[in-house]
Amino acid sequence: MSLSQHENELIDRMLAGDRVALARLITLAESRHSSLPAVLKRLDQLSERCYIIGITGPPGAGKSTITNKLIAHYRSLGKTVGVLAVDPSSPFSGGAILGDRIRMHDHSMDDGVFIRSISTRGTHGGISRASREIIKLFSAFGLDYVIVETVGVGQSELDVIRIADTVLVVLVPEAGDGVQTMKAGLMEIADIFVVNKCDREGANLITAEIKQIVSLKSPGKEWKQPVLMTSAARGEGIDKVADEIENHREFQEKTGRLRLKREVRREEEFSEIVKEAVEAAVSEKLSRKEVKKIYEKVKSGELDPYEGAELVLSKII
Ligand SMILES: Nc1nc2c(ncn2[C@@H]2O[C@H](COP(=O)(O)OP(=O)(O)O)[C@@H](O)[C@H]2O)c(=O)[nH]1
Ligand SMILES: [Mg+2]
Repeated sequence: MSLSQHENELIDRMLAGDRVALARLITLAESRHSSLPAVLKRLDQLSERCYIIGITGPPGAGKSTITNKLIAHYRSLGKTVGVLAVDPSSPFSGGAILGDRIRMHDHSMDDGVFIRSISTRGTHGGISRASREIIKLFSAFGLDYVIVETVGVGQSELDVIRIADTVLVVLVPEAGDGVQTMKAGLMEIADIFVVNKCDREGANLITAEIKQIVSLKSPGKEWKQPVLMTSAARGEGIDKVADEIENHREFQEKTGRLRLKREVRREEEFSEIVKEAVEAAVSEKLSRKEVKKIYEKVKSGELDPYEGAELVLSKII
């Protein structure tokens, strides 16, 4: 695991604030380039400096609009912001991403803001891993906040959102049935609920409904999930959202939860790396033909799966 001179220079430039170099490094992460482990190894000490905010919720709920307003908020405080828009299916030129670009266009000329979209298709299925690595690059670059936007459906998006330090779940009045949202598993991952489009009818109702569910589901919980109302298109309620993000951050710092979260994240990452290394060792020591033979035997029932696994292990150890 060593870096070429070219890659070392790229990192030096990125660390000196070169956005083009950052973009290139992100592309390495996206394409799972073989130099990536060495790049991340060199940056490890710098890779946990940013605060990560996850924003999830149904398509069209206003996640990008809220992101845009949060960027403005943090910029007004002199903080820098990275945005990772994770689109589960559509390719780069897809409509949703294009829409996001337009909505975030306000900040496209700002040096303190870096926006990147990635898609499942572009990352060979390893979207949560690529997201984590890109956030590390954002962190090493020196961005203060990273906002990860993802649609709240499906396992891979939930995996992505688990990377965040604070998770906002965005809902809208017309979604109507708050309980549905809870069923989708969003209740558990939300640190803050945001009912957006409060300029529309039904906002009070859904807000009350969610508040009730929160108080029923988490009596005596140390962190009571706030339920906030916004009208992001008009910029209303965003300051309160930012306040609650800071409250949640302070709460987690005070109680040691943030440290714990990061430890767990590091541990998971480590076991992934080990697993990958073992798989690489297996394919190095065992020829494809040999592996295939064992697979065939397991398939036909000549070997049971445990015997098969033992056989593979016995050949590499
Ligand atoms: N009426 C209303 N429309 C909004 C509000 N926030 C966002 N929108 C609109 O809702 C649409 C979807 O917003 P977007 O931020 O792209 O949603 P996302 O898919 O969750 O990222 C856009 O047309 C926004 O202009 C709001 O507070 N009120
Ligand atoms: Mg969006």
